Amino acid sequence: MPVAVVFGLSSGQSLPKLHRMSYVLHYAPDNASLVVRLCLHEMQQPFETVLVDRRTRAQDSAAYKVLSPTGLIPCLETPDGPIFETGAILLWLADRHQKMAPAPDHPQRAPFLKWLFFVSNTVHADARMIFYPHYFVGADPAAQDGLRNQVRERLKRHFKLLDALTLDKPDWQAPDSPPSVLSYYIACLSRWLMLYPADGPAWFKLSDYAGLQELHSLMDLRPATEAAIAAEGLGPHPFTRPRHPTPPEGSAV
Ligand SMILES: N[C@@H](CCC(=O)N[C@@H](CS)C(=O)NCC(=O)O)C(=O)O
Repeated sequence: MPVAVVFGLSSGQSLPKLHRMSYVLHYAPDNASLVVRLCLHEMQQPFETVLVDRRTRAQDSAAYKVLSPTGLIPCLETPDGPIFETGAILLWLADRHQKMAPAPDHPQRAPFLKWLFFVSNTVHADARMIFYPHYFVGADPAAQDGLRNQVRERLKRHFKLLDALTLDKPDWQAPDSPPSVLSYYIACLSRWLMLYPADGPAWFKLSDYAGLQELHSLMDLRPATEAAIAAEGLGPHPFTRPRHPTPPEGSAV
């Protein structure tokens, strides 16, 4: 039975057939699920959402862990089963719908994949040390500051690489092409680094990355971005002038 039925309807009810076949995105506002939401909109795929309420740590619940055993957000329910890990979801969607990424036999597939995995394995993993230092060094504030200082420098270096990539303008990371799944992933990461933690210093400046700034200012205006702004209360210019979200439901942290 699709989990949408378990989460979305009281027992005994069933969804109409078409409804049941759509994707179900388990999300929290302005969390990594935002990348998936943006890409689903960009691909014009219908989907339902189920809030993972971070205020009650619903990501740790047994029901959520059936879908996403790591307890991390997002999870996307698909006809092939639930998928967790943002990069895996993005690649699966791009291949399934043949949109927003070079096809497996395209000569650009190799460079696209190496940068997608770099962003997922290294950049996103480093960003998590900024957002959740306690997972890595415990509660000691000095240890957390030390970690964050070190990781900030590495992130700046790595965003310089992503900026150089963008200035090279491969089709899948260029202002004059529709954004790829990777473009949305990078744009969300730069947004989060500007916003979180809420009480942290303003160390990440988009103006240091000319290529990304140009691309992100166009991505601010995409219909997919408008849809995500409405759904998650992101405010105007979510990638170039981000502000803390005021979501209609749930919370970012
Ligand atoms: N490697 C994971 C990371 C996802 C991630 O960091 N999710 C955060 C929200 S942005 C989360 O679930 N945080 C809740 C927690 O750590 O308890 C992915 O790419 O999906």
